[in-house]
Amino acid sequence: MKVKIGSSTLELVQGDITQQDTEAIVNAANRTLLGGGGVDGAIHRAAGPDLLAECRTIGSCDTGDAVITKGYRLKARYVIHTVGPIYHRSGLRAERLLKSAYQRSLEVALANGIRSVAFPSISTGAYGYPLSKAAPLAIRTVANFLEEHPEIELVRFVLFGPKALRAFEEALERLYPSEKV
Ligand code: AR6
Repeated sequence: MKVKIGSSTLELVQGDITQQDTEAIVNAANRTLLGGGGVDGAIHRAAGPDLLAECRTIGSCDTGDAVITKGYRLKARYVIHTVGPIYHRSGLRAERLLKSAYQRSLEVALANGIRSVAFPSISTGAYGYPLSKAAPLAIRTVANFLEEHPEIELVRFVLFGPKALRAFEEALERLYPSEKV
């Protein structure tokens, strides 16, 4: 599913983020930047050990912030590492921090002249953020950003399973009821 937001495209697909050919892919990392399971593990395996070496030089990343590295063996030239909130530990800050993770990732993309970005569904795996709450927030945040920044031509959400895809589709349909392309 795809919608146009100004001159930009917001797209939802089911698939594996490590296989994307966008200029950047976003990693759902943790604050240590030293790798982990889920998307993080898959990205580090696909990119190879040079990715971890570069992450070590950066040191760490706060929750809700984002940092950039090269993509090494990935098709994507860059990896933007962001850290979403751990849902049950962040209480009232959860929404603000998840929104910030998406926004900061896009700001980092913009600052590096990147025009196409693929996102996974941040925080909805090991970090336990309910998909029904995370999907509309993710869609709204990215759509608002694209409305203001046509320099980013494509944002693609790459959802791992049919349940996640459906949750994002429902959120996108609700926000842009008649704009499927
Ligand atoms: N491509 C796209 N989506 C994927 C892939 C993939 N290859 N693999 C998993 N997903 P998670 P989080 C989905 O746990 O909740 C790590 O250990 C998955 O089904 O990867 O932000 C980090 O180091 C889920 O919907 O990220 C952190 O410690 C979504 O990606 C912690 O997990 C996010 O799941 C971060 O937890």
